[in-house]
Amino acid sequence: SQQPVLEVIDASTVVHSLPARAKTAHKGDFGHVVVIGGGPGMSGAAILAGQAVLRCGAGKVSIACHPTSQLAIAAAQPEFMVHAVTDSVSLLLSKADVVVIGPGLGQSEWAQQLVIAVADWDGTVVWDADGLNLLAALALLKPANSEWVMTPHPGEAGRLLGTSTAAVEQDRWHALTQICQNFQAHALLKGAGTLVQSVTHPTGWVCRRGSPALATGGSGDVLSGVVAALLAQRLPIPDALVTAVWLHAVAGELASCDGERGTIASDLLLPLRQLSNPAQW
Ligand code: B4P
Ligand code: MG
Repeated sequence: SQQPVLEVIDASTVVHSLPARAKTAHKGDFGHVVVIGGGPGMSGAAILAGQAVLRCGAGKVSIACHPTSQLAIAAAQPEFMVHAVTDSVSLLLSKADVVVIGPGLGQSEWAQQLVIAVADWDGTVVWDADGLNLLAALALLKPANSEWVMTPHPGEAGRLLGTSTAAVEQDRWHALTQICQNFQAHALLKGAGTLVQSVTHPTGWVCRRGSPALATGGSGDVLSGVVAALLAQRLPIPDALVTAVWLHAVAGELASCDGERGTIASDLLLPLRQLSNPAQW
């Protein structure tokens, strides 16, 4: 397909998106993110996403998880509010500025009910991991009054489009365009040279930063948390996406300085803390 001119995401994008905070700021200014995930045996993904939300400056984080993961998640991070979901999430959704659904979600009946509830919610949703896989499996579409952000890797993109990972990789820009159009969404396509596109924006972006240090379990969960944190701080959606992708990529580069091969997803958290304050660089 026709390749558009892509803008390269660089530090100046980030500097403009993350000004220093007002001296009189309070946590209500920075938004409440609800991470929905952490199914049985997969508490870690929700923890990493939630920690990235905290380190990138959202005011409050709640984790909505399976009852079997509640204790582990609460013990991992005292700043989390943790809710074991046994029936409805509608009360929690009503208190959220941004929802992330997917990290460690799984594809059980429990997970499906959560995806159906979030797909019906009028708000800003970051779809990742099994959230994306279940959207595809259940053939759900965005309601008119919500904003959806999709963060697939090429495997998830293939499932969203009913095609193979190889077909996605063959023409990454085309695949991303299809996802934005099908879901009337803002989206990125992960992998070296992450692409960003928004249904409301005529051009797209590419990120040439990053490192193979990011090719490790959980690094995608961290990215979904970074995106949500910036959305909660009320960045316009395309700005939040490009800024998050750059922060995550450069955090990967910084973490890799201590040893690329052994870098793990939680190593991204402190570099993210530093990078998300450009006034202090
Ligand atoms: P899952 O098993 O679903 O992996 P996951 O739980 O989503 O892992 P995680 O959340 O940590 O990583 P994610 O990819 O979300 O799927 C893995 C399978 O999907 C693979 O076995 C493969 O089949 C397919 N797949 C995934 N990525 C692929 C790719 N790039 N090409 C072809 N097939 C792929 O997030 C990882 C993060 O790290 C992203 O932000 C990504 O951009 C970044 N990253 C990874 N490697 C990088 C690199 N070399 N350079 C720069 N950034 C990199
Ligand atoms: Mg992932």
